[in-house]
Amino acid sequence: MAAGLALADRMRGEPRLACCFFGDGAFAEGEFHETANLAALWDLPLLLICENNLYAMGTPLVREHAQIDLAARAASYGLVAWAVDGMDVLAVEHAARRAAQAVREGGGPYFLELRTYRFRAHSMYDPDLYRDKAEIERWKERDPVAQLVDRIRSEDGFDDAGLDLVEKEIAEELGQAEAEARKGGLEPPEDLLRFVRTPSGAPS
Ligand SMILES: Cc1ncc(C[n+]2csc(CCOP(=O)(O)OP(=O)(O)O)c2C)c(N)n1
Repeated sequence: MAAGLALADRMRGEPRLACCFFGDGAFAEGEFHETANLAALWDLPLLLICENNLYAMGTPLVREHAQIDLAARAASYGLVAWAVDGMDVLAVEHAARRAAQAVREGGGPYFLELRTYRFRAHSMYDPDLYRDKAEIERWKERDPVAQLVDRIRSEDGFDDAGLDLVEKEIAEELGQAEAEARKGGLEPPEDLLRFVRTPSGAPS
């Protein structure tokens, strides 16, 4: 779907990019490899972003992939591929900005592997029995949010009062967004087939 959207943008001459986020679990599936190949072959304005958090639900990366360097594998398709420290918010922002700009300027498809970790279980139904609790604690030492807060203190000179103010602003913004979303109500059932097309392209 992401490759199709990117192709549509290019055919319409839209100066846009399609961006697709997925996990290391999706990287193990055929769709990813078909998409990466076509995106490179057709030079599509597509930004693929893999959140590699070392587990696909309960399956560790090493039990799912023979080659665990996902960026290297993506590069083999002819995409520009970067491995990024996914625990470093600013590194992710910087890489994403550069990649998005390059794609928009016609630099072809890019792939980012954000190397990160999932602190919580995959979902509420996951008892999280497949990994050592000490491993989770080790990764928490590099908590991206805590690291960013440390940097804001040391590099931007924020103190507790300044950070409290920022937290309050964020809480307000999120509260407004939530209220706005809740006002929207639920999709009406009549809309279920609205964007579904038959193979001939006609609405179903
Ligand atoms: C097409 C498809 N295949 C299989 C599944 C079953 N499934 C649900 S989550 C998951 C693993 C997802 O991997 P990843 O995004 O790396 O996991 P997370 O980091 O969220 O645990 C799988 C295989 C699915 N939902 N859809």
